[in-house]
This record gives sequence, C-alpha cells and structure tokens, in this order.
Amino acid sequence: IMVETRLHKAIENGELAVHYQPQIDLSTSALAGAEALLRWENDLGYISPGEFIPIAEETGLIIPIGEWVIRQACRHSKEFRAHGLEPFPISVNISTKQIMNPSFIPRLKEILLDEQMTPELLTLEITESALLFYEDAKENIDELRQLGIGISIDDFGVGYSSLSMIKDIEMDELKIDQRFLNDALESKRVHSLLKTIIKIGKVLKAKVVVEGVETAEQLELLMSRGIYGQGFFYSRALPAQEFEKWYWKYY
Ligand code: G
Ligand code: G
Ligand code: MN
Ligand code: NA
Repeated sequence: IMVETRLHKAIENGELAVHYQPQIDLSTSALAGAEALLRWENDLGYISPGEFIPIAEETGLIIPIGEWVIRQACRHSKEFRAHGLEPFPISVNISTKQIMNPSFIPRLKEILLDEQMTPELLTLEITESALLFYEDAKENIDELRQLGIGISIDDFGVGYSSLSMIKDIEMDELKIDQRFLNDALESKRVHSLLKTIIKIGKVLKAKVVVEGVETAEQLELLMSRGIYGQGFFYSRALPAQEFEKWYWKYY
C-alpha cells in the first residue's frame, strides 16, 4: 500500500527517471542502440524496477507510467540527435498489461506524433511470456511493425514455449537472456547452446543481442558473429546527460 501510494505521485513529484544502457555492434564496436531502463528514487532511497514494476502492473499504474517512459525515450532520442549523436534506436520495455490494453497502439501513435518521433528509432521489448496467452498478440505486433516500430523479444530462452512463439510471431530483435552468457565460459555445453540460440536468431533474420556482457573473456566468445552485446563491460544504464558524456568519450 505504502509503495502504491508513493508510486501514484512518483511521476508528478519528478521521482522517476529513464536511464540508458548502450548496445554495441560487436563487429564494429559502433553504438547500435540503447535500452531505456526506469529508475525510481525518492527520499526513502532507490527502489528497483524489479520491486515496483510488479506493483505498477497489479494496480494499473503501469499504463500511465509506461506511457511516460515511452514519451521520455522519444524526447531523449530527439535531444541526443539535436546534440549531434548519430541516430540510434531506443528500446523500451513493455509489460504484458500494456500491450494487452486496447488503447496501447492508439496512445502510442499519439505519443509518436506529439514528440515527432521517427518510429524506426523506437523498439519495444516484450517478453515471450507476455505474448503467450494474448490472443491478439500477432495482429498487434504486426501492426506495430507496419508502423516502423521495432519488436524485440526480451529474455529469450527463459520463458517457456519460446520456440513455438517465434514460430508464429515475426520480430526484429532477439535478446538472449544473460544467464546463457553467464555460464558459457564454464560450460562447453552452455557455450554450444548459446551459439545455437544465436543461430536461431540469424535464421529469423533478427538482430541478436546478448545480454550481460561483463568481461573481456565473455566478449571474446561473442566477437565475429555479427551480433550485438549489452552489459556492464560497456556501461551500466546512465542518466541521459551521462549517457551523452559516455558517447563522446568513445565515439
Ligand atoms: O534495470 P534493471 O535490471 O533494474 O531492471 C529490472 C527489471 O525491470 C528488468 O526486467 C526490466 O526489463 C524491468 N524494467 C526496467 N524499466 C522498465 C520499464 O520502463 N517498463 C517495464 N515494464 N519494465 C521495466
Ligand atoms: O529484463 P531486462 O533484460 O529488461 O533487464 C535488464 C536488466 O539487466 C537491467 O536491470 C540491467 O540493469 C541489467 N543488466 C544490464 N547489464 C548487465 C550486466 O552486464 N550484468 C548484470 N548482472 N545485469 C545487467
Ligand atoms: Mn529488457
Ligand atoms: Na532481458
């Protein structure tokens, strides 16, 4: 209850912020995108999205909060370009509750218009489990893709029925859950599995992003495969201004 009450006011109190974590083209080391990650800090301290997103979902607050995140991402995208950064897509995490809401696509279109956002620079990250029990999933995903918005399947490999889902739904990007890379150095079996999942992404002609790149040794495993990486090795998620500083340091 406490968290819910505070979350209600979090947007208007300016306690929420969207941070950005870079995604790197591992063949060229170019910046290929950024994931928008929501942060909530108030007088009680920092509360992780792992804690408050489930509450936002239960209470329905995820709808206004989710729209706010998309709007912020569009604004920051415009700002980054105005400041001379090469255009790159921003990925926003979308909850099941959001994508299943009938107003989701109309509201999204409004936001894109309001913010003069190029749809091609927006990607939506959806978990496979989110789509599993959702009847209109395929139709809506197709419509979003027709608008030019990218669709990314997040945490790929840890939900169930993954393979049947990617059989039916076309996507632009596959994000391989970090636990595969985590174990790939210690286990030949997991390493082979990781390589096979990467091949699945390639067969689907999706951009393959491996999550949780933390060390140079892990990066070594992933190089020269025409894929993308995201993780603390490059940077944690940074506030927009710090993200720009990070960018100018490397590019
Ligand atoms: O950044 P971090 O590891 O703390 O994120 C924890 C979880 O919260 C991740 O699963 C991430 O996808 C989720 N998350 C972060 N930001 C958002 C957001 O804006 N919307 C939704 N729905 N989930 C988010
Ligand atoms: O569920 P999703 O993939 O959206 O969540 C992304 C989460 O992973 C974020 O909370 C982010 O902070 C976290 N993350 C990003 N890079 C790394 C990393 O290299 N190692 C670990 N352990 N977590 C990471
Ligand atoms: Mn994600
Ligand atoms: Na993920």
